[in-house]
Amino acid sequence: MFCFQCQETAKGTGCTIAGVCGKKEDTAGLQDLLVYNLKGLAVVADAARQQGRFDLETGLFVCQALFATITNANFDNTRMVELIKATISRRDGLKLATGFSSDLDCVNWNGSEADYAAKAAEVGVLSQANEDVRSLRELLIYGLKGMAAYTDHAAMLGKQNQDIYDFMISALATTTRDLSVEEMVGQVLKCGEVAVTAMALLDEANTSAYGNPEISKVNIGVRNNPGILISGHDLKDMEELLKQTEGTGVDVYTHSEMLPANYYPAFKKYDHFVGNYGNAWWLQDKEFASFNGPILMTTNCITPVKEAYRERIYTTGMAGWPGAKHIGERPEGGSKDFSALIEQAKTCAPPVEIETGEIVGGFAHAQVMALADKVVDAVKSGAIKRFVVMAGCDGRQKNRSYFTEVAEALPQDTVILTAGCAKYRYNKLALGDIGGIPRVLDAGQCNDSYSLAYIALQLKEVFGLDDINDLPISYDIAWYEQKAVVVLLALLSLGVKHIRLGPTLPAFLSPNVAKVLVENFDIKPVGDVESDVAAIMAGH
Ligand code: SF4
Ligand code: SF3
Repeated sequence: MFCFQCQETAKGTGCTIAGVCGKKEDTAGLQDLLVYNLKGLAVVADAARQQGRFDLETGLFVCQALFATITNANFDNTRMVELIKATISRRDGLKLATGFSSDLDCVNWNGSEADYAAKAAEVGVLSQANEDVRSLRELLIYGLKGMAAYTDHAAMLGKQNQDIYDFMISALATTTRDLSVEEMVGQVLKCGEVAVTAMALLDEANTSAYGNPEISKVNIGVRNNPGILISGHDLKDMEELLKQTEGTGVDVYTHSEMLPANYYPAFKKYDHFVGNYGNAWWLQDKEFASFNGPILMTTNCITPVKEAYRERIYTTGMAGWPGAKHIGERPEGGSKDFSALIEQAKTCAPPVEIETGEIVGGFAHAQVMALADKVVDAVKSGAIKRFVVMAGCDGRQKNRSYFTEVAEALPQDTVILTAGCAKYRYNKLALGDIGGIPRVLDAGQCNDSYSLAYIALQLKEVFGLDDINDLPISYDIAWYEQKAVVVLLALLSLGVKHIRLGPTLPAFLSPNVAKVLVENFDIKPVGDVESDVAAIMAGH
């Protein structure tokens, strides 16, 4: 196997024996084969699109299949095999319908399941020998995977946009063609641009369904009832779980990236929605054990399931773990059925308390804009000197303490803007406030990174600036998986420069591709805390 799509890739170069994430060689092969077949489907669908025959259903299918290959989303070989077969059958159906023919192998490969492992070994990342072409194609594919996740979430709430699917299909198809370096870079940057549209669509989907997030205090302690813990990013699952647990005597808690569900008016109204339990995804082995009740993983990030909670963990949507119970899709016009979790919860002990107190969040764009006068006054008076965007992901590596230390070292007149599970590195520190504005403003999930871009663009207008880079905002981003990759591309497409990225730069950037990013956007790796904080405060 060879996989280098996430920040924790082995030795900072690539996982070759087994994934640091727990992905086994056979699963890695099936994911490679799925992506290979999706390229074939994309080539045919792109041709169908030009005949006016490409539809939302194929677009959503491609998104969901790509989503299943994101880091820590799905480790279940059975699901991968189903997705490969469904991809080939869709591709062949479209070929027939359009009369499309091509001699591309990915368009014609029709091996049986017995051939999967051998074919997978031929079509992985390293099948492209030129490291720069490989780097640009993989950068595009990882951006598309991130976009696919956001687009799927929006679709689950009834919002789809054919233009987004059109781009994703044509971009994926380009990875089978010999493009010039300029054309490949163009695709990558276009991916960032379309990602802004995809993230805006998701924002509209979330806020039109559940209201605008509002300043909220979130309980991090426990109550004395049995509970269900819900993790991942899918708010539709959250809604249905809250409805189905109401009046059952079972409490609901969020974990990791589901924490921001606590900020939505539509969810806060439920008395049995207690708060958030635990921290970022990588601590789930301990925290799921002590939670005692059923756990629902709605999306990434699931880690290798431990014996202590094997019988209590459920997946749904594109998440999967071999042997874990999977809650099927909602029937047309209906809801998913979470009754198995609820019945199991009733037999479980209440969660063990691991923390007490409250954390504050809910600073998505509408809430921040409601405070705009206060924020602008604080900047004009000098009470706020700088905003530091520290959004992104958390992860296992010790060097991520950098982000905690930066949060602690930033002067009292700075405000941290965050989104994603990166926040767990500093959201429980007592960093105080500036005239009532908390020093950590959490906009929500990584899915809500759009809010941070929106806030920056609004502030640019308020301050009458021509260039987004003239705002007193610095970017010190933590990345782990492919959603962070597309957020980064989205920021670049908005013209944001001088981003610090850590804890390490992506292994999939070849030296030449990294050079392009440095020269055009001044992207840099994080350095030591003291010098980075000094540079940030000096506006560098
Ligand atoms: Fe390795 Fe990351 Fe790929 Fe998992 S997703 S196999 S940790 S590079
Ligand atoms: Fe986290 Fe997986 Fe990236 Fe959604 S849950 S930000 S890592």
